[in-house]
Amino acid sequence: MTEIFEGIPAIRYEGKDSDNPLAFKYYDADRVILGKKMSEHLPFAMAWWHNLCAGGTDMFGRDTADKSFGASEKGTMEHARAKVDAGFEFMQKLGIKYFCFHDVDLVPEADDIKVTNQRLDEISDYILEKMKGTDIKCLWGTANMFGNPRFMNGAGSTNSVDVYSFAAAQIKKALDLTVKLGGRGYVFWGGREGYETLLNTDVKFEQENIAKLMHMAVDYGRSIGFTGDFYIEPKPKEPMKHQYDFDAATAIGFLRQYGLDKDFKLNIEANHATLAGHTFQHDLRISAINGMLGSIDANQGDTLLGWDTDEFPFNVYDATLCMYEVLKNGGLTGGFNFDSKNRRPSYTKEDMFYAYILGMDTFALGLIKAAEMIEDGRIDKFIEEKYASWKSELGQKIRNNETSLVELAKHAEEMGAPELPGSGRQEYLEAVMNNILFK
Ligand code: XLS
Ligand code: CA
Ligand code: CA
Repeated sequence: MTEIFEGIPAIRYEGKDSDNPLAFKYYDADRVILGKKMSEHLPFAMAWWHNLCAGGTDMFGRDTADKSFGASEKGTMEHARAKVDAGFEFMQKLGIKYFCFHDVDLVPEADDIKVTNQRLDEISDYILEKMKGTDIKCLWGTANMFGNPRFMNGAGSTNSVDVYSFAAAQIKKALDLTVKLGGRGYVFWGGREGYETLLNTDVKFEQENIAKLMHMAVDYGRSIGFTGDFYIEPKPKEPMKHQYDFDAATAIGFLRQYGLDKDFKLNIEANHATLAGHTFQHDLRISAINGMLGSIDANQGDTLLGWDTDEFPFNVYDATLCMYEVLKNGGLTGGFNFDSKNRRPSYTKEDMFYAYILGMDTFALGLIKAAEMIEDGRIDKFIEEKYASWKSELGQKIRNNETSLVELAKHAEEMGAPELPGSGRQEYLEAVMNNILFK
């Protein structure tokens, strides 16, 4: 087997004083933090689409990066196999144990789904061969139900029964592949599930149909032995003006309304949370308190740009607050998928590695610092004290549903004006975080 990333060694941990760009400064797979190895806290995954398929095309210009990986022609099965070779070499050199894929990331799509499915059978056999002798597995699979023109009016939300059936066929196959490759999860990102104008849209009908498709996916998945979680990946806009899975809270409401909440959790992407006007941490917390924090798409947006830039994460504050939520959640059943892409002028093979080293080190630092925040205890202590009045007899009666407006009103009348509720101490707590981050 010829080496594709020639000259790039296996990436090792060298510590923070190393200036070797092809080494980890913080990600030390075997280091134990709060009783678990870093590699167990951080099941990193490679996104097939960005890393092996995307060459930097944007609406103003074509690819800058050559992702042919030695294949003589792109868009062929030879190219599909070359991507597998490149992907496995890449993951092995970085010590990444998982990958995520869309059906059409793996093989060129034919007009006839039977042909596409044969290609998928062939490539998944090849991937299975590659997996042997490694500990690399699939984190999650999905079907691309947004790129092809047939999905212009949605997949589960489409007006066309034929397009809906086509989407069903793609999900069925993508589930087969996910199970075949040992996937932990299956993702629904509703790319075209939304609308531009209510003048042409029956929202209730569309949402009901999306739920029906998800129910059929659960039934089929369970029937073929898929025991993992299904995920909704919320996103507020882009491509549609209004997307049905706007944010974590909206997606949770949808899952509960349609009885899908036992089989589904959420895959929270940082850049999608910020597009929804939330912090990454907010959508993680909303998912976690509802028992639905499943997996994470690790990336970041640009505060000066209002679109989905899918940048490799370097913001240590956000990564720390993310890992704080993950640790408080007791970890994830899913993992950390780098749904991130190199910037267009970062087009070399080295750049692919630099990007993953950046992302993995950022989350490793986030993990180290989040664990320190928890061990430090000042933040937890503040929160406990902030709500101390609820430990009073009356507070407990409210919590246990043992009181009424009449009793509370009587209490209010007897006490006169209440004292101010106590400082929120935001600046103090932000200083605590800085203190921990930079000590
Ligand atoms: C696009 C989404 C997509 C999903 C998988 O914005 O992030 O890549 O993760 O379909
Ligand atoms: Ca994104
Ligand atoms: Ca994503």
